[in-house]
Amino acid sequence: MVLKRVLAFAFIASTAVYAATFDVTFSTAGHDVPPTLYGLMFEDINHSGDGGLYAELIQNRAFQTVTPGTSAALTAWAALGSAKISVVKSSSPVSSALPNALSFAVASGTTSTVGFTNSGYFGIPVTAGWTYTGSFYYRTPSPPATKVSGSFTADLRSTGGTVFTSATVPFTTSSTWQQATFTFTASSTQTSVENLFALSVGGSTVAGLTMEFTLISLFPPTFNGRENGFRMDLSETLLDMKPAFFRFPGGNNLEGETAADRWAWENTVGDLVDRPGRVGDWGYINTDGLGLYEYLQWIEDMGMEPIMAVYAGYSLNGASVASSGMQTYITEAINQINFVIGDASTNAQAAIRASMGHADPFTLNYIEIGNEDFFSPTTYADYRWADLYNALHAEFPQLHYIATSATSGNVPTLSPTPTYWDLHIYSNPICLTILKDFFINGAFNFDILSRNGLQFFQGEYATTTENSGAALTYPFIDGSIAEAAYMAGFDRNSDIVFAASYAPLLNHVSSTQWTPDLITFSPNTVIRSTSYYVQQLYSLYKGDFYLQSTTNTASSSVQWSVTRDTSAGQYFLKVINTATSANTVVFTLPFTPSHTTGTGTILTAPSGTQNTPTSPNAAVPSTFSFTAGKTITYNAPGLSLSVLVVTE
Ligand code: LXE
Repeated sequence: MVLKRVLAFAFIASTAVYAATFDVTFSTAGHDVPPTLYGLMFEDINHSGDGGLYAELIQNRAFQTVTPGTSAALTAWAALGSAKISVVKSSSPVSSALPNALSFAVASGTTSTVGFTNSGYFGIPVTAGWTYTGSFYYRTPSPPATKVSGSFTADLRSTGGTVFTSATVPFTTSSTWQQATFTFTASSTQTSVENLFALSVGGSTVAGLTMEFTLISLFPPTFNGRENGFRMDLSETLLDMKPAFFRFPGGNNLEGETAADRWAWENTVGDLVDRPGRVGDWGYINTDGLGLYEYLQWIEDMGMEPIMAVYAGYSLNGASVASSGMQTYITEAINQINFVIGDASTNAQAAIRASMGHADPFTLNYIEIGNEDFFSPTTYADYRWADLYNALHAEFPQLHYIATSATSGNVPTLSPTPTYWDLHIYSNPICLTILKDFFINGAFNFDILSRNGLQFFQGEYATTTENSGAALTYPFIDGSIAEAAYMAGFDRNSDIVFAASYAPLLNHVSSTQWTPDLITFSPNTVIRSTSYYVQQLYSLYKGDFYLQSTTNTASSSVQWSVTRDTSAGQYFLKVINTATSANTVVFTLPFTPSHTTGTGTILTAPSGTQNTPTSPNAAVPSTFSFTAGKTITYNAPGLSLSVLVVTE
């Protein structure tokens, strides 16, 4: 009988379409919202780094990690005219880090134009007014007795051969490596990104010669005008979220398939010719042109702070470094941190940083020790956590260290006891039937944890499948609003949740290993998902103080959160309605607003709505006015996140 009642209630609750009214009161009691609360998680996945945020346009620019002589080594490259190209192991490489080169052979008697092209990272944008900055290294292994001089033409062209912009690049034959540089400016914008970078020369000039080329680079204008910098449109899209932190460089991409393949900071700094690159964990070559320095400089330019991971002796093949082998990685982690914050006048790693252009230490407060070490909790608990924590804490006692072996708020026992924990939640097939409800019910995950000094970082989370269990290619409004309900829990529990970030952040529409992602891009477009707008609204209306309000329950379709920007005297009333029909919330304020009309922002769309490359703006936030008094009655449409701004 009791069971029957429960089932009947559950049936009514899940099918009810009647609008409900929720009465919300709040006082001035509450707690601070940490400034770090909403930020970004990044790793090079889905070509989000090389081919994405890192603005380099030439794919496979230095033939890193490829096997000479194979066709795979020529990825993105093609010969022009009768030239023969191949990747060779240079007999006299440009550097020990870059052993390979493109061999360009031209037969005697050639008269027509010869050269080679690069197709970029699945396309190259041509934009009017952009000045492109290019460079390459070249040499002639067996130069003729009489020097040959001439000019290459560097250009951007359509795949059909229409040249949009070009530059003349003089050269002279020599067996030693020379660096050539050039710029050109596009005068038209091409809608298509099916363009090529080409380097060509009249055949009669180079007939009979074999030349080598490497580190062939082309940059568009970059964010903040930084050399070797970041893509402008993607940076601005992220800046529009006002993110507080940037977790990097992984994620799985920190760990390597084996320890030897891990992300190792020292291979990512200094001159580009000294960076060997590595095969990343998502199946493509990481040039490491986007290296530790570039990350930090951009994080600073973006007004964020880093949450930087150090490799913790566990790799994706499931193997842990033996206890006796940990010292190498402890030293590496100390050096990595010294690169970021060491004194350049006394520390060798910090001196590299200074030589790259940043004499002062960068801001650094948080170090994450590993990634998802719940996959190898025994070795983490036995020695990996303690070895790294003890050594790093002794050296840098001012930093906060984040442990990664917890799967939920139930944290395992580690010694020394961590204060900071990174938790990850992706809805997965095991909870298919309650998938959407997971995030909704999860809104109270942190409420039940004891306040015992532990701080939590929700370092990764996303709704990854539809309620039916079907995988999502792009976030959909139902999942995004469920995430919004979950995030109300971050606001409310921000006394113990110090940071949270959706994952993954970015995907290249032509090379994706993981969906859904927050932002999808092509070489010349950026698509903000429904989840992007949820993240953005929470971040922009984070406030600095959380006000306790009438408590709701997890099973309710409606959640809310009230925060305040104290100095602005503004209150942010967030209302999340996960039902497909409208519900009403009545707020009773502890003050009478000074303005009788308020402005709100809402994200809402019919169930199933996704922002996609063909329909990028299917759901975007819009603003509305509402009547503000001591009581505010708000009718929240189905599937919506609203933020009502009230001025005291
Ligand atoms: C967990 C890991 O940390 C990330 O690299 C993956 C994609 O966001 C996820 N499985």
